[in-house]
Amino acid sequence: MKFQLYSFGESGHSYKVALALHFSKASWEQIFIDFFQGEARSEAYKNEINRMAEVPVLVYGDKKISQSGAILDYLNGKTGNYFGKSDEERSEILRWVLWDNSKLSGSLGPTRFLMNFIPKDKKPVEVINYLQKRNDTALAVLESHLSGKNWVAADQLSAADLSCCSYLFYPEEFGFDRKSYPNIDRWLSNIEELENWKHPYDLLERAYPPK
Ligand SMILES: N[C@@H](CCC(=O)N[C@@H](CS)C(=O)NCC(=O)O)C(=O)O
Repeated sequence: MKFQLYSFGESGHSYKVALALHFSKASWEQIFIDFFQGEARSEAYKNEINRMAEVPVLVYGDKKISQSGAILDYLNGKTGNYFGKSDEERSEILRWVLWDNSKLSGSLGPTRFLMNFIPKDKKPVEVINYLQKRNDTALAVLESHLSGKNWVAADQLSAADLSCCSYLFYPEEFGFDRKSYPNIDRWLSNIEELENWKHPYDLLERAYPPK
């Protein structure tokens, strides 16, 4: 049976899951969501796929699950060791996944969206400035945490790395220059050097510009 991932290339949250599926050599396919045309907010999507009107959603047989962290946890049981080898490791990984969702990806995602994917005259400059301050704070936390460490929360790649790294691989301008963060830069290189690593735009079809 194949995993199906409702997703689009610009979605960092989708990339976390796509990379886990890809690293695990799972059999999977992308179900493309035309995000910038509003598909994730359509009644059909909300009724049939995800009431939260968000991407990603993973489908496997009768199972349908959203929230990248919950999906990675589900995939852990099916494909790989992304949630540690002990209860202690698991809770440390979960701690970073939750932190990422609220403080890192949860802020980088909207910043990048507002800076790159809406018309110039609609850009809310004050909101972008506010988000960038939050991004700087979160990136400083990650930079200092990674000092002397190869991975975020375990002795190998885990859901914490998959979660925290996703937005940092995108090329669009959103106020992040990896060369300014030597520990983050080294850690991102560790991920890029893993066998089979793929850039988000090589894993998932893009939705921007809308057709
Ligand atoms: N915490 C969620 C965040 C998902 C999310 O924000 N996805 C974006 C696309 S990258 C989305 O669908 N946004 C729709 C919206 O905010 O209205 C996760 O980890 O899956």
